[in-house]
Amino acid sequence: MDRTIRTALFGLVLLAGFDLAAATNRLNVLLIMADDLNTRLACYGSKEVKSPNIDELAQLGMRFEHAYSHYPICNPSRAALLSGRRPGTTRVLDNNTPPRKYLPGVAFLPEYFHEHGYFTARVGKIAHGPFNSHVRWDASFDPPRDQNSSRVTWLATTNDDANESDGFSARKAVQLLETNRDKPFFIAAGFDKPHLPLVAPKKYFDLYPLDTIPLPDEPKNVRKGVPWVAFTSRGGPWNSATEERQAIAAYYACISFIDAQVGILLDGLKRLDLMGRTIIVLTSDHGFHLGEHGGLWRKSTLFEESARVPLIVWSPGITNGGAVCPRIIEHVDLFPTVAELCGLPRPAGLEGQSFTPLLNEPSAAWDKAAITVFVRGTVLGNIVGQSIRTEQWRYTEWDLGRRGTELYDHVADPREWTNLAQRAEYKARVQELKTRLHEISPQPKAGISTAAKVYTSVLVSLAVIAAIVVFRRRQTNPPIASDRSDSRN
Ligand SMILES: [Ca+2]
Repeated sequence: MDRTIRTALFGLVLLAGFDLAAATNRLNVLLIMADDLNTRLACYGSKEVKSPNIDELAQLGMRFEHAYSHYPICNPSRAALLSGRRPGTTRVLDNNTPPRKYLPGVAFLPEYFHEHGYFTARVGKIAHGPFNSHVRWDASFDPPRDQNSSRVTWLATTNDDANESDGFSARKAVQLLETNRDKPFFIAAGFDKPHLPLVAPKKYFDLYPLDTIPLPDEPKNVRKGVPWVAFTSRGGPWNSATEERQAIAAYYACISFIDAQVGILLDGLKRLDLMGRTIIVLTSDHGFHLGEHGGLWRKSTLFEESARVPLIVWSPGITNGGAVCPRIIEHVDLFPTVAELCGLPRPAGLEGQSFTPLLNEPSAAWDKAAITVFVRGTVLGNIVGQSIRTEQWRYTEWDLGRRGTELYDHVADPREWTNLAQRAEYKARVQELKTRLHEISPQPKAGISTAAKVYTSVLVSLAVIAAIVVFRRRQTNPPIASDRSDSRN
């Protein structure tokens, strides 16, 4: 039977047998977090990527077309998602600041569920790696460290799925589901891929022959009129079109690999008869560039490919199978939404908005924008960028606009090729979006950039060396007294 039909029938069976009143208070949660996964998924319209299991989840639940990360690198993004607070509040703006350094008394997402009697467990990366232990869970498991060198960009292994880190995590998460199936649980499975290095079993690479991989098709002058600070300085790990195709194919292979691990989780939930009482949330910490905007690679920009994330939610008895929601959602919205779906009170201090009305009616009225922040470290110092995304527009400003502004019309220009911010006819639109951006998110304060520290210390070192040289010269050759009469003799 066709997979879509099977999925639809499965959803109907669940809906028919579901007792909403009985389950409202004690729904379980399975959070599936990928690392650096953009929206190159078949259910998001990718023609190349094979993601049958994530597509199945989207067919069962609701897919959010416009979901956004708050910060396009791991630690600040995960700190925002887990605390339910924006980067300006967490003050976590890099990968080195502990996620709760400035939020010592705040219950993060799993801790809040623990306080309400849930069993909480994670497998793999949920908080940023070095800080995984800074968020408390009843049980935590880390996969064995990947034996493959982090120096490779990509590698097709001869391993079985179970012997890869994410293969371990999926299977361990199913064990946890099984062991704790009778308790209310909040279980999180964090996958390492498709973060670099792009390592997966060979069979997933075989899905992507290089001649089937298109390269970004965009105007040659795509960077014209865009402030330099919008771009990362490093390009992709390729010197030719073939190498670029290889890098993209490896990224796709890792997507298909974690997709198979999502399939392990879904099969586990079905086998254990947990689908009817478990909310599933699948997302990623941020997106990933695959050569767009003149060769961008990885993340660390405020363009759509880097800020946007996949978000699929299955909420038993509520989501209509295969629904697509066009409204704007941010990661801070997940905490209040999942709490509400589980019948828990909304904790104080959360900065997001529960989107349960959209789970019932995906086109319901909804006036929300998404804010993504990025601090670009330069020799000139840290330059704070903030970007606001509405259903039609993206407006980005760097250092309050002093280092440049960007405006993209997503109806006419969905790939953000034409910066309209300097055009007179968009002056009012820029002002409107700028005002709205600052109402939601005053510009966060960033410390001194590493690049600026290095630059300053080099300058200081040079000044000290110069001073020593001058001092020694003066000691060796003391200046001749200025005596005009002597000099005449
Ligand atoms: Ca990441």
